[in-house]
Amino acid sequence: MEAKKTRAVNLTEEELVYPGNRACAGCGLNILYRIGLKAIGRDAILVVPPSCLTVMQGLYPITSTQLSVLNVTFASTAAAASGVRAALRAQDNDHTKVVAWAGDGGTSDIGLQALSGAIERNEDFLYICYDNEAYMNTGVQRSGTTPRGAVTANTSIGGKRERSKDVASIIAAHSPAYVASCSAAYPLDFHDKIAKALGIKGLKYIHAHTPCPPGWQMEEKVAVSIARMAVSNGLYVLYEIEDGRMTLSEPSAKLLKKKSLPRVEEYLQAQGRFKELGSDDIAAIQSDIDSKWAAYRRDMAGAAA
Ligand SMILES: Cc1ncc(C[n+]2csc(CCOP(=O)(O)OP(=O)(O)O)c2C)c(N)n1
Ligand code: SF4
Ligand SMILES: [Mg+2]
Repeated sequence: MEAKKTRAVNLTEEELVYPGNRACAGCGLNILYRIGLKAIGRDAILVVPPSCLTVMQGLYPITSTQLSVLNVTFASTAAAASGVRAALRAQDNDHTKVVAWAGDGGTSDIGLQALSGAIERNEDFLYICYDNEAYMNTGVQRSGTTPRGAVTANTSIGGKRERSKDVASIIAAHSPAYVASCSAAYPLDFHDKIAKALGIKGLKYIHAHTPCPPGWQMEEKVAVSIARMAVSNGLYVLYEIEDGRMTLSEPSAKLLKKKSLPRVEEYLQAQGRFKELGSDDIAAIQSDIDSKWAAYRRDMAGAAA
């Protein structure tokens, strides 16, 4: 039976992030941080590497987060979270949750080795990667997850030439306890996936797509609708992987029944970072999306048969 979905009116009214923090207007991370902490609750220790999240959290005594947070070096997030769990175990504490929360740069590039090791050891914590698709905090440098064609401070003419790294698939190949993907456009889905993940022992990984108005070069007011568009055109897929089996979450699951998907152009043209994309690039991006969905249709029809 499918788990009951949380509705906005059922969210706890308790806020664990103070208002007036240092996030930019329209920041997707800020939306997910507020809602995500409602799912995590007070009995938790966060482990966070350098990122926009550390800036949002701020410096004591004007920190915005009401939980214990351990700020660690870039490369060590998953190793530090493993250490926090070991320290809790030494105190016979099996109730405090450990949650590592890092950016795409800190996950797809610099922290990947420590994360890979922690999954292989099946450490008991939740790792959340918020993916704004670049090193935003230091002025928009390309990361492993920056999409092809996006202009950043350190890509040359034409933007990034390489495809983005599919971090969630790399993690899934390690067979951790749970893998899910989420989007800032669907914060209640994020809330429920966190709640589910925290009920599972072992290493859980959630990858969340988070729009960033300055980095994606768009108006603050369209940030959520742009993130929603990435899901509705099939570019960004919401799913869960449990016991090696992938299931699509709504609204991505609905796309399986569509013969063709909305074209990706509108999403790309709405963001200044893609302004150097040519028609060949756009066709190549569309072709990648279409191939991915052809594979989903094949695999999921096979699973249903
Ligand atoms: C070893 C190391 N290299 C570089 C930095 C500088 N630095 C701080 S935050 C940051 C960007 C992090 O990018 P990401 O993980 O994607 O998070 P975002 O800033 O996008 O939120 C960088 C490069 C650092 N703190 N430590
Ligand atoms: S730079 Fe982007 S990710 Fe960072 S706080 Fe601003 S909107 Fe959020
Ligand atoms: Mg980033």
